[in-house]
Amino acid sequence: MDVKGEDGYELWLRYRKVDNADRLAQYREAIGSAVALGKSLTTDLIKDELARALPALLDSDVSLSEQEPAGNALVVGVAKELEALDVTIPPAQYRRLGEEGFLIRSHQVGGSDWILITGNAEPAILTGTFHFLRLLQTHQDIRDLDLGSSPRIGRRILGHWDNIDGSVERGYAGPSLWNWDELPTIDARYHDYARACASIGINGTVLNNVNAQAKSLTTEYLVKAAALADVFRPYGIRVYLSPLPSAPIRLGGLATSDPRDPVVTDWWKEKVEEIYRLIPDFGGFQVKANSEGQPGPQDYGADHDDGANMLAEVLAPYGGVMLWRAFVYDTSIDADRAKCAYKEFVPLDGQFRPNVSVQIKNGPVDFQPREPFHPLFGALEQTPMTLELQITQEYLGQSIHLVYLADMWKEVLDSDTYAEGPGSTVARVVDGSVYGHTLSSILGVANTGSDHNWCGHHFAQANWYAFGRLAWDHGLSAEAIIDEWIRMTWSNDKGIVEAIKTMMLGSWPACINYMTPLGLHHIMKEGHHYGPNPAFNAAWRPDWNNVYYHRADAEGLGFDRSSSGSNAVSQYHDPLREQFDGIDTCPEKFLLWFHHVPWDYRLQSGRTLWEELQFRYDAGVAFVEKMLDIWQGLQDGIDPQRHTHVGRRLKQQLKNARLWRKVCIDYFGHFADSDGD
Ligand code: GCV
Repeated sequence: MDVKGEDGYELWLRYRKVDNADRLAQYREAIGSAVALGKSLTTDLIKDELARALPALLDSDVSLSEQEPAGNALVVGVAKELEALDVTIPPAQYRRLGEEGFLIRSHQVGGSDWILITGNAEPAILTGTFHFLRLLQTHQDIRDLDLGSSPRIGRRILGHWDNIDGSVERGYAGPSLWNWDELPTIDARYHDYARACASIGINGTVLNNVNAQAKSLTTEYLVKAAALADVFRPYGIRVYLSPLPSAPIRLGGLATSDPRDPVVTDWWKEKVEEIYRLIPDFGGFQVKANSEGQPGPQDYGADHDDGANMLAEVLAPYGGVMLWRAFVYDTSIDADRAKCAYKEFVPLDGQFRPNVSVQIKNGPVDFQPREPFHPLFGALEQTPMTLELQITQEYLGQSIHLVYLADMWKEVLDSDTYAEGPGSTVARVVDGSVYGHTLSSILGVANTGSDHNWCGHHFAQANWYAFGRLAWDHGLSAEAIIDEWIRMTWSNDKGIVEAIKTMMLGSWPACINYMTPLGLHHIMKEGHHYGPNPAFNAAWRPDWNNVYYHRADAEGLGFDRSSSGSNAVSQYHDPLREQFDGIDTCPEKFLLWFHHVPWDYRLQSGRTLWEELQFRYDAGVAFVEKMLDIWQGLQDGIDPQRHTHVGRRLKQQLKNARLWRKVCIDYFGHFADSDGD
């Protein structure tokens, strides 16, 4: 343990000495030397990473070279470089890896054992190198390795809601990482960011907020974005931007931004040509249009497909993609906000160009502690869909609450849409396998900022980590991911690993319980979205009213979205539709999402709704107490600086959880009691 303490800057890439004697001996024996083949910026990164990691992990000198090794060695190189060392791996195996996959394999040469890390392209072997180092960091057996891994989703993107004044919308970890005033001057931290992303397989970053500013597309700012792209390229990371749909007016001085107007198209053509001149591997655009006051094609009587297709056509010659967001809720279309996006986008299925992906949040409302999956995932057959997750905890206690989100994301990814029969999970819709789409993407709204520990809360780093790992392989379990992360970030000590795992795996259910149990949603404080306010009921905007969402009255609680209510259940396929529709068949976790439930309705526990609600709030608070206890018990195993920091936040979380309970129980109790309970 580092008695001085750690500040969290190193994230999960701490590379502390392996403190398991057997494993250390095995690793020292296996990695007599390391050879990184090839000459490029990416292979330089591999060499740097090995030079940093191996001596630290093995606590010994490890010679690093570009020559054929003598004795046992780690050998890293793409196919043709390994061939030069007479190592042949059947081409079919390389083909299976695709462009980004890697292979880690034990290989015998004469009397020596090599561990090969190979793939078809250099960024792939950089990812493989990080994976191999993860095996050492987590004390895995590295004998007889034969491990091939390729990403299930093609574009794995972090979306930054960062503004050019340095603020971050829904950012809770300090100002933006991008210093736009100083750019194109490069800050060393940009390399550290890219290195962390590359270590978990992230291959794209949207630099600016979806609530876009026109200025981001000026030459001045594109030059700055290009400087970042130059830093990120060797790490295998492409830059994307969020353009303002009305940029032709705002920057070009045109009279319109109507996507059907050829003058507008020409303006975008020129702009995109400029972008690719500066950033030849530019990934594409992410657009928020006609949503929450943003401009868009509907301002001109055109529709989302017109806007998306015009930009997609302009991007297509360069290989760029158009991520068009479906976060729309014009409640004049349907009084139930949860139904709006489906109603707007389903009629457009089949109308989009092949390089358009419709970007859909995990649930139909807005990144709540728990939502059923967005019904669009089961509805668009001809359109690739990007899953948008929120890593930053806008509605989940921001950077104060310890909430591990991978379980939530797994629940969504593993949800069966039944679109093409059983097994049509959201994960398979997104990775393209249900409908045979080749374009596949996933985007996580980043939780990074310029706080020294990157994410505000040391434990929030786990969500960045888990997003990358799940984006690479949505088949991983939340527990497997957290096991890795804990070992790399905190300790390999079994007791510590298990204790932290207990905290983390219970943290999301606890957060749901103390904020929005049983399918409640959107009852947080307006504006900043931190803390409870179920009473909020401003008449000016019904779809932003909390009373609109929970509908508490003397009869009961919850939004009736059944067939006798808003009929949002009809947007799901059977058997889900039927299951959600019945108050007795609806999973209790979504009960108040889909039903207005009488206060005296009995749940599976035998408790009435009102009793169960109180029980859940108590359970949520009790778990935060437990987390605090567990954490206090870890004092001797964790460095004091991080231990104190997390301890303070847990105490704050406990206060907040108690407040949520008090406010919600007082408020709902008023209605429940009026029923005589
Ligand atoms: C970037 C929610 C957030 C907004 C965010 C919006 C979106 O409404 O509160 O801050 O805007 O979602 O995803 O576009």
